[in-house]
This record gives sequence, structure tokens and C-alpha cells, in this order.
Amino acid sequence: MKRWSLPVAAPAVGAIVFLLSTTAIRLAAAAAVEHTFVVSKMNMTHLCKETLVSVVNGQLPGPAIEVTEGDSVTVHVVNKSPDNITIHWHGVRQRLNCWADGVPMITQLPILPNHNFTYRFDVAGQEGTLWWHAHVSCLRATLHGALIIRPRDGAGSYPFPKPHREIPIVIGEWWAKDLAKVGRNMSHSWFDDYSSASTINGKLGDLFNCSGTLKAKWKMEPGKTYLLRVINAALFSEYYLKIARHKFTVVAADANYVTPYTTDVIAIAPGETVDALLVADAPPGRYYMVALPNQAPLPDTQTPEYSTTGMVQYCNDHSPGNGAAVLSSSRSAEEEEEDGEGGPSGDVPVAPEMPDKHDTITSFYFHSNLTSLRHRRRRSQVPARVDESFFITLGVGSICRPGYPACKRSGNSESLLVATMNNVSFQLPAVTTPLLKAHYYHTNAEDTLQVLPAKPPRVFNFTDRAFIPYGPKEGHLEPTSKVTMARRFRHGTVVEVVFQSTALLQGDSNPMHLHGHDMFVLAQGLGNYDAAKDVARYNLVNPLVKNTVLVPNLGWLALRFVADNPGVWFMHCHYEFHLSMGMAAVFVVEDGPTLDTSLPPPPVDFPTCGHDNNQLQNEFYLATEKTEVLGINEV
Ligand SMILES: *[C@@H]1O[C@H](CO)[C@@H](O)[C@H](O)[C@H]1NC(C)=O
Ligand SMILES: *[C@@H]1O[C@H](CO)[C@@H](O)[C@H](O)[C@H]1NC(C)=O
Ligand SMILES: *[C@@H]1O[C@H](CO)[C@@H](O)[C@H](O)[C@H]1NC(C)=O
Ligand SMILES: *[C@@H]1O[C@H](CO)[C@@H](O)[C@H](O)[C@H]1NC(C)=O
Ligand SMILES: *[C@@H]1O[C@H](CO)[C@@H](O)[C@H](O)[C@H]1NC(C)=O
Ligand SMILES: *[C@@H]1O[C@H](CO)[C@@H](O)[C@H](O)[C@H]1NC(C)=O
Ligand SMILES: *[C@@H]1O[C@H](CO)[C@@H](O)[C@H](O)[C@H]1NC(C)=O
Ligand SMILES: *[C@@H]1O[C@H](CO)[C@@H](O)[C@H](O)[C@H]1NC(C)=O
Ligand SMILES: [Cu+2]
Repeated sequence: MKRWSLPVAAPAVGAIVFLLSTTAIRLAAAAAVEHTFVVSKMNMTHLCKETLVSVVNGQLPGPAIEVTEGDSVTVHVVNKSPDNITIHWHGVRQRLNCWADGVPMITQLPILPNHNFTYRFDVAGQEGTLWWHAHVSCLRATLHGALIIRPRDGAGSYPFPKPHREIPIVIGEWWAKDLAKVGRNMSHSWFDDYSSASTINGKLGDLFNCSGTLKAKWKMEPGKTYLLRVINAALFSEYYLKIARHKFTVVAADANYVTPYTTDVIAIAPGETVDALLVADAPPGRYYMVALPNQAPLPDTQTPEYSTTGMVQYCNDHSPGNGAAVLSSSRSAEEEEEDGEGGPSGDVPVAPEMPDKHDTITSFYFHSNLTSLRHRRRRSQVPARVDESFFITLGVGSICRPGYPACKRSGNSESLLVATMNNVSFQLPAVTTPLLKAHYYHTNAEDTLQVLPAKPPRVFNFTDRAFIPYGPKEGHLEPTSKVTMARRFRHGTVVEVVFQSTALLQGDSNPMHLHGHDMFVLAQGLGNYDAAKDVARYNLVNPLVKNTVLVPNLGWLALRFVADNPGVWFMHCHYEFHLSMGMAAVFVVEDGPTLDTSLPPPPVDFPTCGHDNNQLQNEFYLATEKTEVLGINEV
């Protein structure tokens, strides 16, 4: 495999102009938003079983952070849990602020038990719904919450009718298991752990036998318009969301406005967010909201996955106070009480007709139908020039367990399953200095990282389902390697990536998330990507702009992004099992020519992390001995 080689293309003027046009920050009237997140373990009882879970401030989901575009956010994390923690601000672009990105061993050391760490970041040039979550394996299943960004000029400046009220909808999973152990099992390729239920805003709904009476429930006034802020915080599944007899008008995705798109079903993969308007225009009554996880059909492994319900109920009570709480606390719209029988007239709630759980085309259509909204605050145009192109296959392979150099594969216990990009699987660096710090202090530590190949080493019929089951057909493609791989970009490089989901031992879709940058989604398709005909389909006019792109099952997706935010950024699949199996890489973006395009030094209090300054110094010296650090952990 190749070592680092510097990209040849220098940033062209166009890229810099693009950058300047995207960073206009209105400093006036920006507020400081401050939170303290106390992470601790709490017993919760669901499904007739008490389970100890990690939570922030005793809440599940955790507290919503509500800001106005341009605000500065400070979050003091107090780790009173027994686990190492970091918090990632998912989708926040963190311009010149990679230090606050919250990825253990990549941007910071984890926050040790009984230690504190303060995150500081600005939310600029983004409006809509994002979220935050622990970036520590499976712990994010319960350590997460919404991050809501409202326009600086008030609700009147939404590019859609001002909603009467907002409704946050966090879809998640309930695990009646120790998630730290589940995470350790996953990283050792043991997959016998599955979630026990799905949740909406932490509640299981009434499809489950125990503690099933508590469900997310909202009262709506007939004729009013509501803004749903939907987040998929689950580890495992994409979900279909429907509300009986109602339609959604999607207005934003990943905190970018979209051309209004009306549909009766929302498809949302882990890591994605969708903002949608809902008009209460059905006859008075009670209507089920259903979130149904989808999965690839046989011969893919079928895992237990559960639907969950919430409820929308019309109130005919036009008492004056009812509409007053517009846009203040988004939680206020939600009813917290136990679900009693009998609606306004004891009517039976109406349930929506859901897609089949094996229907993946509905998701493909949903995602393909979205385009970005061209409006007065339109941030940026898709760059026409491409400096570097990648074709990246996503799949599963195997490595030999230590002690079995010529291991048997195809499910034999001498080998371990890993997830790959271009036939390499990511290994978290076993270092004492996070990569970002090593990069900032030019320790040359990065020299020992392996290069993420720009194209797959072997071309085959990537989407032939005959590769899914173990057997002679997949056998010769299965061997792979595990390394810490990265790709370095000169500041301003326009990068084009075509992701190809393959049929190697699975047929999953892949929600690929890039930290620190939004991506333009140019096109997507089913089957194998074919440049000869697919480039012509690129949308260079109003492509969707996303931080998490869903690469369809046995299909592909083409995107572009501008590597204009200096730092060390994680890029990975947001299915937790794919991530812990190694479907990840690191993108290193170099400094630009000016102070305003260079990564500033780490904040003064960075990191506390349970290490005193002397120790940090020592780590720094260690990191300068380049062979010591970032060694390649080939298994
Ligand atoms: C959780 O419950 C177990 C068993 O009931 C108990 O031993 C433990 O102290 C509880 N932990 C917390 C944090 O409440
Ligand atoms: C927490 O992080 C520290 C320092 O990186 C490490 O030594 C320790 O093993 C970690 N603990 C757990 C439970 O992962
Ligand atoms: C962490 O923060 C809490 C709450 O602000 C404080 O009581 C505690 O002393 C801090 N701990 C450390 C190790 O700084
Ligand atoms: C993890 O793997 C071990 C060994 O296979 C198994 O006993 C355990 O049930 C798994 N799950 C958890 C949550 O520990
Ligand atoms: C609820 O209990 C019934 C009867 O014991 C059982 O048949 C059913 O599978 C259970 N449902 C769930 C979701 O666990
Ligand atoms: C949009 O969705 C409809 C089905 O709802 C589908 O027929 C159409 O092909 C989709 N458009 C694109 C561009 O995928
Ligand atoms: C790839 O495999 C699929 C599914 O078996 C098949 O339909 C298609 O014709 C194959 N393509 C090529 C180029 O062989
Ligand atoms: C991955 O590389 C290994 C080693 O070169 C090779 O045996 C295997 O066929 C490759 N698999 C794929 C999918 O390219
Ligand atoms: Cu994946």
C-alpha cells in the first residue's frame, strides 16, 4: 500500500472565492448559549426489566440545545459515568474549530470518569435541525439529543409558512443490555446483541407488552401547521415514519433547506435529520405515528427490529392559551401523561399503512426526490471543477485472528469479520496523542498512516447478490486488512467521491457521515455506477446538501465537497456495527495560506482529559519520535 503522497492540484481561485462566500457571519446580536451536561448512569425500567443506562442530566433523550444561527455554544461535560466519553456535535461545521469535534483519539482524548471537559463552538451559516451524541461506540444509543438552530431574523424568515408549533421527534432504540459491553463485543465482531425495542423521544409506545402505555403524544389544533424536527439516533436501522391520514412537506434535511417535497412517508437513516411541515387537516380524531425499521431482504442476515408508535390527537378546545407557546420550548407541545383510553369521543385511533420492512426502494425514491432550495440565503454553489476523484466501495471482508496467519474464513472462528472501504478496514490509532494534535504540532506522525486508496483494488460485479452468502463466490474477495488509513487534502481541494455499496457478505445501505463539511449530493442510483452514463445525471444546479449521505442498498451515490476546513476529520458509516467493524477513514485538511484559513492553536483548557500539562508535554515529545506513534496495527 502507498504511503502519503501529496496531491498535485493546488487550490484554484474559484475555491477560495467559494470559501469566502460561505463564511459571512453576522456577528451582531449573537448570543452565548451555555449548558452543563452531567453524564451518569441511571436505572430505567422498560419491558419489565431494570436496565442501567448512560444519560445526560438524567434525561432520555438528553437535553435539546436550542440556538439562533450565529450563536456561540458552550457545553461543560461532567463525566460522572464509569465510561470514557466524548460528545460530537453532529453536522455542526466547526469551521476552524476541529478541536471541538469530539472524536476520541482523532480530535481529543476521551473524558475519563470523574473528569470534565468544556466544548465551545459557534453555529454559523446553518439553520434547521442537527443533533449531538456521544462518539463512543454504542453509548450514543442513550447519550444524544437535538440541536435546533432557528433563523437569526425570527420564525418569519423561514422559507416556508411560519409553523404554529415545533415538534422534535427523536427516533431511537431501547437496549435492555449493557451498551458498553455491546460496543466491546461489536469491535470484536461478535454480533449476538440486538436492541429490544424502538423509541420515539425515548418512549416505547404501545406495541410492547411492558411499559408500553407511555408513548409520545401530541395535541394538535385543526388547521394549524406544525414543524416536525425528525432525528434518527438509532444504532442499527433506517426508519420509515408515517402518521395516519397525514402528509408531510419536507422543508430541510441536515440543517439545509430543501425544495418543499410532499410525501406521506419520511425515510431517515442513522445520522440524518429531516424537517417537515405537517398540516392538521384530517377529520378530528386520533392518529398513530409509526416508525418502522427497514432492513435488506434475504439472503442478508435478518435481525430482530421493532416498530414503535406515537400519537397525534386533535383537540377541539380553542382555549386562548393553547397557541401561545409558539417556538419557545419545543418540548412544551408534547404530552407527558400516561395514555388514557378514549380520545375526544372514545374513537379508535387510526393506524397508517406502512411499507414492507424489506422495501428499500421507498427510501431510494425519498432520498432521490430531494433537492436543495434556492433562496436568498443560499449558501453556496456546487463547484464545477474537480481536483481529486475517489471511487469507494463499501463492504465486508475478514482478517485472521492473531495466532492464525493462514486462517480459515467464511464464518470460521479463526477469522474476524470487518467492514471495509476499498478493501481496507479502519483501525482506531492506538496512540496517546490524538491525531489532530499530532497534525497541528507537525510531528510527522501522520507519515505512518496508510493512504486510503482512491479506487478499489479489484473490479468485479459489485452488486451481484451472489456475493452475499458465504461460499466459493465471495471467498476469494473476502481477505482484507486493518490499518489506520487517511487521506490528506490541500486546502480548498474540490473532492468528488462516488460511494458504491457492494454485495460483499451483506447488501446494506450505508449512511456515510463526514465531519466538518457538508457534501453536495450529485446523483444516486441502483446497481453498479457507470461513469459513462451516470455523470450525465449529475445535478449541478440544486443538489441536496448533507452531512450524512445515504448510499442505497446495492447502489451508489456521487457527491462533491470542498476540503476547506483545516483539521483532522472522521468520515464513517453511521450504522454503529459498520463503524465499529471499520467502515471509516480520516480526512486531513491542510491549512490555507492565511490566518483565516488555518487551524488556530488548541483552546487553552484543551484537553483536561485527566492528564496534567506535564503529561501532555511528554506525549508531545513522544509523538515527535515518529516511529513510536501511529504505528500500523496490521492484524
Ligand atoms: C440500579 O439498580 C441496581 C439493582 O436494583 C442497584 O444495585 C444499583 O445501585 C442501581 N444503580 C443506580 C445508579 O441507581
Ligand atoms: C479510557 O481512556 C483511557 C485513556 O485513553 C484508557 O487508558 C482506558 O483504558 C479507557 N477506559 C475504558 C474503560 O475504555
Ligand atoms: C467538574 O465540574 C463539576 C461541576 O461544575 C465540579 O463540581 C467538579 O469539581 C469538576 N471536576 C473536576 C475534576 O474539575
Ligand atoms: C457479549 O459477548 C459475550 C461473549 O460472546 C456474551 O456472553 C454477551 O452476552 C455479549 N453481550 C453483552 C451485552 O455482554
Ligand atoms: C406480548 O406478549 C404476548 C403474550 O405473552 C406475546 O405473544 C407477544 O409476542 C408479546 N409481544 C411482544 C412485542 O413482546
Ligand atoms: C420520486 O418518487 C417517486 C415515487 O414516490 C418515484 O416514482 C420517482 O422516480 C422519484 N424520483 C426520483 C428522481 O427518484
Ligand atoms: C451483475 O450482477 C447482477 C445480479 O446478479 C446481474 O443482473 C448483472 O447482469 C451483472 N452485471 C454484469 C455486468 O455482469
Ligand atoms: C482485498 O485484498 C486481498 C489481498 O490482496 C485480496 O485477496 C482480496 O481479493 C481483495 N478483496 C477485494 C474485495 O478487493
Ligand atoms: Cu455502512
